[in-house]
Amino acid sequence: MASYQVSSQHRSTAPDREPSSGVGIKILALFLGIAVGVLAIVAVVLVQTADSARDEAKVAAGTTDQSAHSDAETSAVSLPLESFAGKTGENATELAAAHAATNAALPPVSAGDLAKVHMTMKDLVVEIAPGVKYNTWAFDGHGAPGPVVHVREGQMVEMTLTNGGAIPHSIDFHAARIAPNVAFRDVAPGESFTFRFRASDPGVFMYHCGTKPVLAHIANGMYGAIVVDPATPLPKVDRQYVLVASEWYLNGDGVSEPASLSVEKARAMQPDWTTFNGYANQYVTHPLISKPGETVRFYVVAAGPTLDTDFHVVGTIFNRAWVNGDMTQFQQGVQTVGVPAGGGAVFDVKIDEPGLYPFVSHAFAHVDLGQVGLLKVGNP
Ligand SMILES: [Cu+2]
Repeated sequence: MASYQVSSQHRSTAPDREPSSGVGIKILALFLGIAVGVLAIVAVVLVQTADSARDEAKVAAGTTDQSAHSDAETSAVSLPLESFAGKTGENATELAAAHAATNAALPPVSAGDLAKVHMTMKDLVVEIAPGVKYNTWAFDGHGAPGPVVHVREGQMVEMTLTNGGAIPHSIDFHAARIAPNVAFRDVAPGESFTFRFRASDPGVFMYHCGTKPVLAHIANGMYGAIVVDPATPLPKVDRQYVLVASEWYLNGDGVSEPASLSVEKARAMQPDWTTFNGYANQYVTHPLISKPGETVRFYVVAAGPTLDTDFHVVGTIFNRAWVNGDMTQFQQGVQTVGVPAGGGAVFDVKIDEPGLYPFVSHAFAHVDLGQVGLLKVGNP
């Protein structure tokens, strides 16, 4: 009954609505007209904004000449960035064998209450893959990563930075709680600067140059790891290794002459090489070692500059994983842990069976580009 009344009411009001719906159509048409006008203005503004953004990008890339402009206008597509992935010197196997692998063993902790650290920055050519040379900005005279700093929770760290390079640099410790504008300030070439911070938080942290553009300073090798042992010691292990993951963006293959940074590739996140401790596949050629039944601890930092590392050891499962370097708790029985760019994590594996156990970033493009090594357990 109620529904009938409603429908009859609708029917009775229908004739009254006809004149007003005619007015409605006119108003609708008016609104549509205004909307079309507004859309046209927005479209013009967007095109102009895109044009000016493109021009700014060209200024940044140094390609402001008129021909480049008109090419871009007509093609409306950007050229692919040339990859030098996998391009090594000719005798790659011999070169890889001859390369002395970066010592991954965790250095001893500094004694006393004050840990003094001195780094002298230098511009130098290093090898990042067999026969592939790169112009780095190095923290301490031997390329990327910089030296591992190992301290105890509560210890005072006194950092002295001497800039032996050609441009200003700085050092940003993720392990510090400190005013960055003071402590992480730029140090001019030829100058030294000292600051102190208390290592109040245990874990494994990244350090890096924080001078602008930070992308370029990190991509050129200015990064490293600091390990802060907890006041309450972690479970005892047999071996401890530090792995700093990073990626390299090359403007040439680095074989005939040293490559430098390709800012375009770094921005596009298209690395040519990805590495543990700065050199592609170095621990495949020169494996890290342990004995059956031993527990091995890995301190992993993902330096980037941009890409994360999905840490995984093939053939085993993490007995303990201090995810994100949170040393107050660990996860057990986990397979792969993401280490974000600018982050760190700690992993324990106990392996009983002799064999070759690859450690990788399980984002497998990274393995292809060189972020893989072997843990050799016993003499398989
Ligand atoms: Cu720098």
